[in-house]
Amino acid sequence: MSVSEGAVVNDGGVRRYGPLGKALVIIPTYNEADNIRPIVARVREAVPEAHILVADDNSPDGTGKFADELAADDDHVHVLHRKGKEGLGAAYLAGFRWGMEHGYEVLVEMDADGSHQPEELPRLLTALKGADLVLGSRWVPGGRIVNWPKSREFISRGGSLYSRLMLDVPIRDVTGGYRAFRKETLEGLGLEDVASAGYCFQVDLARRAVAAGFHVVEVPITFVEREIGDSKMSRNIVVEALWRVTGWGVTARAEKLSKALGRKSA
Ligand SMILES: Nc1nc2c(ncn2[C@@H]2O[C@H](COP(=O)(O)OP(=O)(O)OP(=O)(O)O)[C@@H](O)[C@H]2O)c(=O)[nH]1
Ligand SMILES: [Mg+2]
Repeated sequence: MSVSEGAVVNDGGVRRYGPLGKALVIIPTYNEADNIRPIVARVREAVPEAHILVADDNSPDGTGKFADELAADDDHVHVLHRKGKEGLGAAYLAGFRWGMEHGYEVLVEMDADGSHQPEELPRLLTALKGADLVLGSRWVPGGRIVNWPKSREFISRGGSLYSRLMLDVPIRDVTGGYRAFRKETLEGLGLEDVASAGYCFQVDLARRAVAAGFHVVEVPITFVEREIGDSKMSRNIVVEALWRVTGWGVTARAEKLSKALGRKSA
């Protein structure tokens, strides 16, 4: 088994990376019965050496049972059954924990609905060879969206722009959820106190990665709107994102200001 060492930073500040270790693609699911088989098949085909963890929140439509059937036939597929719907963030945190406990060194976030195309994962993993965190990005040159209404694009672009300005992070797609982390990066993010549940979970992890000094790389992706099943996007998720991002931004500015004042009076 190869060992990922994370970045070694030399005196000149140059980051050097060890090889990528075993990869786990974490797919959170809530009522994705019609999507689970195709997405697992596509990941298996696109990145045969990677393992998959379906993190299901006891979906009433039986997604967890279908995932169990896939896992029974394939030793690269695993299922984490959770008690009930607790949001995307909680499912990912549980998935990361499971993955790190089981010796995975690369942890990938991917939606079940086909929006994140498994065929693009090799490109994300190649970029991770020289980065701490790779973000699949809709809003860098080469990034595309297929089948989104203008209203949805407006919310997403607006959310990314607001987060970028408020939090001072040099990232174009701050809310995206197609990502590849080195295990050492996750270990450096202080995940114990992440409380964000919805979209802002992604913003939260991105801002923590930037604040911790990790090298974050955006790779253009083609994001395809779901064709089957229902979106879990809700007004509450947008409201949570707005108040949390605003809170983080205000706190960061207040801290900067008090440091600057402290320096002046010292
Ligand atoms: N385990 C778990 N998974 C969730 C939960 N909420 C959403 N998901 C999954 O997270 C992924 C993203 O959710 P989506 O409903 O596609 O949200 P979205 O991509 O913002 O919305 P659309 O663009 O409309 O599809 C999907 O795989 C969902 O099944 C949850 O509470 N628990
Ligand atoms: Mg989706």
